[in-house]
Amino acid sequence: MKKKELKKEEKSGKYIRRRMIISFVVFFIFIGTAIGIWKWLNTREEDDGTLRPLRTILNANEKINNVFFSSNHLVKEYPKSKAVKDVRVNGDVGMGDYFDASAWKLTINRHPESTSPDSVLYLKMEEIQALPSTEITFDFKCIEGWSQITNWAGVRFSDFLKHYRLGTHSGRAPDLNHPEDMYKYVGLMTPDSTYYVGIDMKSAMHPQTILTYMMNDSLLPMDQGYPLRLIIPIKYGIKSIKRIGYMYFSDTRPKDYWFERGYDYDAAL
Ligand SMILES: Nc1nc2c(c(=O)[nH]1)N[C@H]1C(S)=C(S)[C@@H](COP(=O)(O)O)O[C@H]1N2
Ligand SMILES: [Mo]
Repeated sequence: MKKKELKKEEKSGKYIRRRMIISFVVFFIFIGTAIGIWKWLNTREEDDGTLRPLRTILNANEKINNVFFSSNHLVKEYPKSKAVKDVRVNGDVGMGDYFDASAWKLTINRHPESTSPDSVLYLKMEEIQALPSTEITFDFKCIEGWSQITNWAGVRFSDFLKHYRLGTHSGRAPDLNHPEDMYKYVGLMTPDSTYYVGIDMKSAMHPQTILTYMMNDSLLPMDQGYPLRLIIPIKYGIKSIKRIGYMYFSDTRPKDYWFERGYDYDAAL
């Protein structure tokens, strides 16, 4: 009996030792793998300075963001032939008949509350038309429920801001990789200041946001905002202000006509 028990004990001692050795081996393999992965992460540097495996994770994150934040994704575009010819005219605030188109200029204030004349920029239509142009055919959606496929052309708002180095505290061209330098909002107003919108800079910088001067290959009709209107497809029509007269930048929300009347400030689709 005693012999047997001793044997059993020996056996279990051996068993414990073996388990300990296995545990150590597993532990060292684990540590080794972790160090290996860590070294691999550190050696795989990409052009942009981001580690490749990290880059892969960031890219995946970006894709997820694109799904969840509408200001990143692209609105569906249509063939130009789908655009309607009889474009609906809806809003008419700030669109009075007394407007003198020949005297029109776009007045831009680079910095809020700045009284310096250097802060103000006046642009003529020809200067805006001289910038590279782009066009879009998309389903224009009004918050009242109707929608219409329409065609517009003009300069990408982001290209315009970059060209004139607008929308930054520093006076450098805006860059989405440097959001700390960008004002949070851009404000737009009709020449008579009766219709006005505020747009967050990220949405203003969206590739489909366009300062338009053409509709269906012709200059904008008067009631469509001649000479210059905003088209911002990622938002409801209320933000697509017609007949822009003033542009300014701010870190606080610019006043917004429909927000004052109870609508959502962002008016995102
Ligand atoms: N100046 C100005 N822009 C405006 C409006 C307005 O009343 N005045 N209405 C907005 C609204 S609510 C919509 S839906 C669209 C309508 O554009 P449309 O008149 O070209 O259909 O313009 C927007 N831009
Ligand atoms: Mo609207």
